Amino acid sequence: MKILYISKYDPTPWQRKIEKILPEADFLLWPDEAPDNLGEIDYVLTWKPEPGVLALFPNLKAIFNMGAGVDALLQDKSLPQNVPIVRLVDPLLTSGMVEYVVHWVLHFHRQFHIYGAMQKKREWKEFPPPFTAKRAIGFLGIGELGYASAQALQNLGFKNIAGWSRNKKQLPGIESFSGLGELETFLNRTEILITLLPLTNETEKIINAKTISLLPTGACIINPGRGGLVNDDDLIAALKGGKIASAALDVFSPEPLDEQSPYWEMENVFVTPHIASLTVAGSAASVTAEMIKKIEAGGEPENTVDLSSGY
Ligand code: NDP
Ligand code: OXD
Repeated sequence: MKILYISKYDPTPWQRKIEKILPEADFLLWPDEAPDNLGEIDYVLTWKPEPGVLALFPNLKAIFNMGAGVDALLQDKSLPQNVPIVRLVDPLLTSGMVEYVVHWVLHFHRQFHIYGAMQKKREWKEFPPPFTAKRAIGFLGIGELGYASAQALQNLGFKNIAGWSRNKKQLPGIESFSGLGELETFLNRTEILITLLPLTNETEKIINAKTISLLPTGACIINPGRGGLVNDDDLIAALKGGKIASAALDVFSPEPLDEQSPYWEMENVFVTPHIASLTVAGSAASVTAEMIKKIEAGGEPENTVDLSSGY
């Protein structure tokens, strides 16, 4: 079995783990170690490959995306349409995102964004937060990462959590909203909004002047999803005008964030460089190798991408 690695990230931890779990596999690096006959390649592990590269392998059994979001991969117009694409669902990727979300929800819930600004003015005043159980938290996208983050918040005492998704959900203790018809009601009730949607044709710039206007004044936004989910001009205007009190932004369009972007200097914006949850190679390689084992044994790959919905 031949597994080809196509990524600028260090292959060493991937190779070590995959060779341990699949000793019979040849782990090869693109382009230097690719065989003359590219039809011999069974699996590709990749993150942001050059457009066109994945079409070179006629006999792939699966393509493994080395992250959760497949928006970059799906930009490739020549992507094979009949090869399963497996996106990364990995315990350490999930726990990294849970930490990021819990950190910023607590920050905004306890109003540290207000105290931060007060410190600069040497102001001493209390702003008691609403009861934890009542604070209205809303997840735009409540899939693998959103739901795990919501559960962690429930364990901290947050009981007023809602999720917006394409399909209606039955998740214990979480109010489910679905589809564009229920977006307004979801936004109206949400004081702290977390965007954990994939970037697709349907979700692009979903945070815009219209949707922002549906949030309560003083709401906070946490975006670890994708920069393309946000209309930046609209969000910046809302942050300057006070409609949105504060935002924690981990992802941008394009990345790295432009040096001229107003976000860098805004007192009520917290910028991080796309680190909400980094793929941990050893753990992700284990998940990938176990999935290959399953496919080789005749099983179906899990966490595959539906090309028609774009995630
Ligand atoms: P999932 O596919 O598990 O969840 C996506 C959620 O979005 C689902 O609830 C889905 O609804 C919902 N959704 C998708 N399209 C729509 C739509 N048009 N309308 C309403 N709801 C929609 O993804 P993950 O939770 O694993 O990951 C989410 C995103 O997080 C990734 O795509 C990636 O962009 C980002 N990410 C960012 C990282 C970082 O470091 N900043 C790290 C990892 C991921 P339904 O459940 O009904 O299908
Ligand atoms: C991912 C990411 O999608 O790191 O996994 O953004």
